[in-house]
Amino acid sequence: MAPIKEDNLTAVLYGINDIRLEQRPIPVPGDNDVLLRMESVGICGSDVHYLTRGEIGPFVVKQPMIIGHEASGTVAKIGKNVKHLKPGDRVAIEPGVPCRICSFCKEGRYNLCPDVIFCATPPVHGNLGRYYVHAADFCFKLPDNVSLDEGALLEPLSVGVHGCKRAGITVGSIVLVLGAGPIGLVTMMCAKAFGASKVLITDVFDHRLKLAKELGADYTLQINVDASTDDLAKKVIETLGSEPNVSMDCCGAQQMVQLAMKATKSGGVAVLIGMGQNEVTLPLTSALIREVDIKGIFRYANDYQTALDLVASGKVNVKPLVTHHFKIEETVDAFETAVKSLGNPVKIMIHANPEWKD
Ligand code: 572
Ligand code: ZN
Repeated sequence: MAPIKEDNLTAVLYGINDIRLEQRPIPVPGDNDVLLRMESVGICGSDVHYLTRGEIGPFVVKQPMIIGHEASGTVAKIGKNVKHLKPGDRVAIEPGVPCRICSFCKEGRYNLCPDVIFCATPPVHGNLGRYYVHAADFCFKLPDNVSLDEGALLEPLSVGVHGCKRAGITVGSIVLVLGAGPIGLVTMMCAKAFGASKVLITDVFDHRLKLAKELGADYTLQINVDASTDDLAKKVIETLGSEPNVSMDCCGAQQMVQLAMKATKSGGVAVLIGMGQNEVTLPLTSALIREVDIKGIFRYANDYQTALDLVASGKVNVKPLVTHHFKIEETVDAFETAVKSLGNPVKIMIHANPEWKD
């Protein structure tokens, strides 16, 4: 095996609007870990939020934190107990490693584990560096037909998979997806892959709806932020030809959460994936007298393999989500592109491997 070069250029968030690239020691894997040469790392909305605000809810960047959690890598070294991976394997990295012993972990709902260690959620470091150590059993070997960018995109795709599983989407479901950002788009594609017969996706921006159509949305609806939710619900129902039996909010805006609850068919499900304000006003009576179930989504659990199968089988094509590529040396530019929405980015990918070529 080629010797490991002592270059571990790493992107560290020091504070608001202050990302620095610096050399860090190459970490040493424990017995159940792998050392990864990092490859593709996508920029998530939460990374941008920590950069511009320094916090999300109770999670505050108090010490310098390595950024990034949507990632893939190539195995450089394995710990002595690791059996399912070998050096050279390309893997997708599931970024949250739970405690494995609490009741949530034992029930398989490990996304609810209070002690989960989740990349780039302060004070836990992320993985945007040349090298990174991760629990081997939270690394998924990529088959030859799945690229390293797709491996990184399994992270947001897993959110969509989790949402569709919790929504109970199946053959013939009629689905409303609110918001055509990365999460809305993967959710729409998952809904189709799960068998939904009609999916309508909404957004404020035309360019996002155009991409949604290209990715397989049956219908799109442009949202006027001044429109009443009753009028929007009428439009949704008119376009779909019936009420959706599942609505999935992927933006967190009050107007859209209200629309999700009002538009959903009696007996259906409104799934809330987007996170906006802590407190919003909701048309609760409309939901409860019609037995519309309201479900929240928090990341994902046991969904990476499904996401990988969807991509490997060609049932979901996430590649067109990537609109921009940067080298790790250009991380500051990559984040500026995200913050200022330069060139209408959907997913910005940063490449940590010095051998990566455009
Ligand atoms: O990719 C996982 C992910 N989860 C997000 C946001 C972005 N990416 N969530 C919204 C914010 N919460 S949080 O609980 N938190 C910052 C830990 O408010 C996590 C889920
Ligand atoms: Zn994320």
